[in-house]
Amino acid sequence: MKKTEQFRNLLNAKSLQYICEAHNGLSAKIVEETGFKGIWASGLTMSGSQAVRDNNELSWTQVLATAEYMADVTTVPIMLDGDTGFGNFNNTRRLVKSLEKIGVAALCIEDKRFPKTNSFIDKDQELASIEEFCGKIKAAKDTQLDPNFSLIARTEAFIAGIGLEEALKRAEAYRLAGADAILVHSKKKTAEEIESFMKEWGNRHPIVIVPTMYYNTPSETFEKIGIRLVIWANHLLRSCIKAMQETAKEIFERNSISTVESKIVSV
Ligand code: SPV
Ligand code: MG
Repeated sequence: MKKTEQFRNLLNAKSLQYICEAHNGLSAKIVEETGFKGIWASGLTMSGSQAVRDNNELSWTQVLATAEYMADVTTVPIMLDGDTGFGNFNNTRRLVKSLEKIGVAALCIEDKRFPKTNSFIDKDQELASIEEFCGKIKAAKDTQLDPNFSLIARTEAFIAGIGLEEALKRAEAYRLAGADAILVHSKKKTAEEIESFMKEWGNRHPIVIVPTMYYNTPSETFEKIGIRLVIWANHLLRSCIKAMQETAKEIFERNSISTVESKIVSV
């Protein structure tokens, strides 16, 4: 089955689905081998793995090159974190064309301004107007050649602190503009914003979430309130940073590799 079709099936599955972050070919392969049915090409971790800010410091062609490595070595669909689309609707259009060529199944864009700032940083969370962002959604949907390529529209209304009403208004506008799913982001320690959103939203259209900050919420809660897709967004990069720090330290302090050999994968 084509990757685009696989991704659509994930979005429209009867039960809650999960995808996991990757930031290069190797981590993408690990995500697939573990059993995940999809991959989140995270802007935060693609940036972090090059030690640059999650602030559009990677160019869009550098992001694309990274995604191509990931797509080449995997058979499950990739949803690319396209930030704000790397510019205006014309940039978004070119992005969609390129993503289809390299075999990425889905694109997520968010309603902030270029250059975007990571959602967990308090400053500079100014949102694009609804009209401008709907223009990007329509441009993306008009451009795709494969009817199953998916566009996920992400609202940062809760992140920007402008509340439930605005989140609902934006999500509905993005649905009507043609988005295949809506990602609602929150940086609260609990899922209260997401739960209040779902109460009003109902089953209108697939909802995707990123529970990085409300990590203690059981997945059964997400299933119960009708979430379709959960993204585990950054945990492979965060775990490998820790592993690399520990290995580097042990080798450095002992001037020897003898004690690490049994703790790492074989050559
Ligand atoms: C990412 O993984 O880059 C995301 C999710 O966009 S977050 O970092 O939570 O904003
Ligand atoms: Mg991101």
